[in-house]
Amino acid sequence: MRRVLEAAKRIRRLEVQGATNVALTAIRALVEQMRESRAESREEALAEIEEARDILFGARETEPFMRNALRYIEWRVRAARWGSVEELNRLMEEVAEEFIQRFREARKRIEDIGSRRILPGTRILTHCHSSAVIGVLRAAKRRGIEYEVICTETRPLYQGRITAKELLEMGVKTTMIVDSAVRTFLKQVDLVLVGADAITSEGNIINKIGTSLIALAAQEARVPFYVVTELLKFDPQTIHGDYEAIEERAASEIWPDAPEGLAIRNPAFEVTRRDYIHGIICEEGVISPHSILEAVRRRYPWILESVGISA
Ligand code: RUB
Repeated sequence: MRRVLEAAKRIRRLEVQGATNVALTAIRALVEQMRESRAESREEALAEIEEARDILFGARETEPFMRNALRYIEWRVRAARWGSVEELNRLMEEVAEEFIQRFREARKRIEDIGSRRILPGTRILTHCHSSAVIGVLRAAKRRGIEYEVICTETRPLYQGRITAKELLEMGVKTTMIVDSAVRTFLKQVDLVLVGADAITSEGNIINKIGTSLIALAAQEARVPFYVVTELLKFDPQTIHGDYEAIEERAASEIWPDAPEGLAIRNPAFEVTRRDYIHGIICEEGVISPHSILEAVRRRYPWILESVGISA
């Protein structure tokens, strides 16, 4: 399981960051791992896929996009006829390629739709680093729109710096603030755009810790709060009543040489309730969080079917 263990390590250490990159890395690791397979029967090969899948699932908790992607590949592989590992590999490559292609199409639609919300002079606040948000901003820039972005530094791991660097490279006027300055700067902002790690059946979203506080403050300041995300991040288990698990990371990320006896908590993500979300900018358009389940059922019935829910 060398390839898969390596990928899981990179994901766990945040060398690969953001839900989309995590999912794409996991897909590639699974396909590459199976290329090295010495399985002699269908059962052996399927057992290897299961083992690889579980290692990747365990790399980070709050990653339904990765889980959906790996489940999709496994589901297609189980449903197909193949006799040898060579045939299996060809099939996996085909299925993975098709999945990535559909993701790219979804992302392109999101970028087109989201960029229309950005008008000349718009001031946008964002949190953490989301490739989907960056994609929307890049699309707006390509259309010749000049706008400004305020980004939070995003403690404790400063993903806001990645956002800031990418925006500067794009030639966007960018200002960085500490996370606790959000309310002050909301006074100057027209729009909040954040990404998502997970979407629940009730239309709540899970994103980097701090997101919910921004959503609350945005409501109070009357600033529209939008989430930019593929529906591929929908967590089907939440229909069954399960809560999306929230990853809790090492205390040392917050204070490496903290005094002994000090309790430190470091949840990586949190839930933002749908009541604070103006709209979800996704491949189905700008939709209300209330219609998430219907949108997923229409566009990706397999997300539900792959966990035994009839779409
Ligand atoms: C990243 C984060 C991002 C989402 C969406 O957290 O919360 O907003 O993953 O990213 P971390 P994308 O740095 O802990 O992974 O839009 O790229 O999927």
